[in-house]
Amino acid sequence: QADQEYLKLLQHILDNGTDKSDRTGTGTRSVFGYQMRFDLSKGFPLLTTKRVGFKTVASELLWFIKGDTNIRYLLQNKNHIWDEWAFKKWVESDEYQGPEMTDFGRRAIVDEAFNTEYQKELASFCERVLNDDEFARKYGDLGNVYGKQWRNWTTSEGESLDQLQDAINQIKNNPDSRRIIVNAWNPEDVIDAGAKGSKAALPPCHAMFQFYVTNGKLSCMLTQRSGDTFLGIPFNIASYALLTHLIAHECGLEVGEFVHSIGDAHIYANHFEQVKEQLARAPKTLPTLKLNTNKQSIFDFELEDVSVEGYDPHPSIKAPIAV
Ligand code: DHF
Ligand code: TMP
Repeated sequence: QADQEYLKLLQHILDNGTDKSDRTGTGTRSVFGYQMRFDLSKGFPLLTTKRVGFKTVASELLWFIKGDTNIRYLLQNKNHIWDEWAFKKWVESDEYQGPEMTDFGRRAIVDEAFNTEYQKELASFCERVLNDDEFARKYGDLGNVYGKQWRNWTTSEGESLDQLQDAINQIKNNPDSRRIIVNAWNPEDVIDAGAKGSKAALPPCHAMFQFYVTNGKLSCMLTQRSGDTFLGIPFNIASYALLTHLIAHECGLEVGEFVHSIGDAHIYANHFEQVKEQLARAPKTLPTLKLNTNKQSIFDFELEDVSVEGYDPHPSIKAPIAV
């Protein structure tokens, strides 16, 4: 069951992790190298021990699949999980004239007055990305992140590669292949990622995935270099489970397993209370995924074509995100 597998990781980090400083200055407890397995035929792995927003997971995944890297599509679907990383580019730019926003992520947590000002700036930033084309082109774009690398990887010769389409073609035509891989980790773009003027807002966390076909079933393994176990990982599990279902559907296969390998698996120091609360909850029955079977190609799927049935989770648990 998905929740048990996930809760085991949380407990494992609490018991065996080492306390470690990190880029964001928050502090984490972390382990290195961990693998989870989810049998996708046993229900859709959307956690039940806290509410995980399925529509948020789905709109982010469809955004990757479209090859889009601009948060405007996410905002149009009321998805705010990438706001901070676009906002960071804006407030660090020469054009930004508003109140000082340096280190906004950390200050918003500790300084109530600052947080009010920050929320106001962030909301007006989102409004502008939604309504001002020119501004959106300049500041809504996260650069060479997942969508770009999956659908439109630029080669050293200046050609474009569609890794996702290629993976689907291989699954259909050469399913025994051991080379069915999509790689988001582009060393050229990653080297200064996140720095001012860099090509990508954040180096990919879910860096590479591979497909495997046997007995008419499609399995997927994700290699994730860094995992925010409380906030990010529940989304990553659901997202790759959904991707595997969509591709299996297109290729006429059943779903097999999702295998999740994580490098640095950490719990942020300001998530410990939330983790304890979640660990005390009893898992419930997993929901099932419903796809609009009138559609075939994963590139034709829209948000209204995917949904979950029978999802009755424990309430959501709020936690601050480290920027
Ligand atoms: N940075 C960090 N420090 N952790 C992350 O998990 C992370 N994830 C990113 C980008 N940068 C990151 C992209 N994915 C949330 C979940 C996933 C995600 C970004 C944010 C998040 O805030 N989840 C909240 C609210 C979700 C909602 O708005 O519905 C949650 O409670 O799950
Ligand atoms: P890092 O680049 O210093 O590793 O910081 C990225 C943080 O974001 C880290 O805590 C992992 C987390 N993260 C996820 O867990 N899942 C995701 O999908 C993304 C984009 C980030």
